[in-house]
Amino acid sequence: MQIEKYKIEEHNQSLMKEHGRRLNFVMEGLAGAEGILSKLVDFQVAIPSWALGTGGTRFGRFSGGGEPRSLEEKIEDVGLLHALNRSSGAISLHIPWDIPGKPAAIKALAAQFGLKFDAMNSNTFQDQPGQAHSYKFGSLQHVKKEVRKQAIDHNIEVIRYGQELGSNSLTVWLSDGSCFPGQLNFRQAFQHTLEGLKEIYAALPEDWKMFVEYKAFEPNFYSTTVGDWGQSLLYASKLGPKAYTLVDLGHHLPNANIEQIVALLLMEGKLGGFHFNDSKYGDDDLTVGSIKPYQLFLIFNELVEGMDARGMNHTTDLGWMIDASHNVKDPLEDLLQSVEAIMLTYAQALLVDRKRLVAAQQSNDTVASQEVLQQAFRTDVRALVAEARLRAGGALDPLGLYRYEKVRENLIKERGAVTVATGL
Ligand SMILES: [Mn+2]
Repeated sequence: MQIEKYKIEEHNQSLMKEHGRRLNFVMEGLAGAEGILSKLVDFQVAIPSWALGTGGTRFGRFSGGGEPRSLEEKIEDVGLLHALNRSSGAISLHIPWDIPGKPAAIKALAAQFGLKFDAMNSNTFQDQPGQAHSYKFGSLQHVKKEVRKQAIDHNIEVIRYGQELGSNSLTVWLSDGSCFPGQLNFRQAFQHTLEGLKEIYAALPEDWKMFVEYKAFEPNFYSTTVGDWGQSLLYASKLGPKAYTLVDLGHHLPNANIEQIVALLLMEGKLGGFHFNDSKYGDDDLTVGSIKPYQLFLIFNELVEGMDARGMNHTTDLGWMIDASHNVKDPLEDLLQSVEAIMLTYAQALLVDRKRLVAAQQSNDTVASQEVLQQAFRTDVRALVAEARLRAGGALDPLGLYRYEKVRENLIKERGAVTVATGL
């Protein structure tokens, strides 16, 4: 399903008067508003193919209906999101769930929707039908060489698929680890993993990046072989200049100071990619900004400050992606909410008065430092983000238009009520 341009224009027209009033309110007295708007127009967040269907939990899965049945339909869904918000201009694929049968046709279809291919994701956390060796006890860390080789070959295959689609990065997330003390020799697991990553790294094309993603726990509950940013940075540093750490917001132990992690990784030139989500306890799948919006703001504040310090392009120099799956919401509605939360928080981070913050820090004025950050965080930037969307050709109220056009009902008519997105 697609939403025609004239429908977006009609929708915008009906909201224009109120939007104008709200925009004037926020623009008044705002220094550098045009610069902020153009950064908002440019900023794009990739949508992972696995976020388009209902994920479920280990207890059950409740299908939502109208889910994409093929890679083509996943691209169509991301195209729909992008048409509405103009900030979802890339899709991130997962192999083997999204093997492109005809890469040229898939590439052309994505281009039709204005989409690029973001990082490719490998999968050595599941066994696939007909697979020679099991990953039950890990992949790159495995005690048996043939299992490690199978995992290495798979990652190299993923790079090849990505090359055909015009992607230029590989995200390696390993579920490797152990569930019980004594199960694993930590040093041997690290060495095996490093050796495997080195072979994959050697297969990277010249202009590619490799992202080493870490996760504190789950599916393993005693140790994880890439368990935190220190371990990821260790691998990335040993691998070389094309290897980076990837930070997934939900992959930390409770109360971790993620903004400090981000600041130091950026300082070292080793932050490569970012996965957005939110969590209350141990989950990593909640809607961005739904639980801890101030933490998200503090992270974005460090991202903007750290990227500016290195002269980095906010849009292109880091890989931005949402990483979540949905159990009770319409996945597309959730993604619209997530992208909106990201854009609002990015806008607030751009509002931070850096000069005043530095002055306050240099004079140990704790109160003033806090005031500078909270001044930005407490600014209602919704009209600013809506204006950027309007200028880019999107809808003033993406979620409102999605519901008004009965998109989910139409997708269910098109695809059926009982569908399961491939891979889920
Ligand atoms: Mn992730």
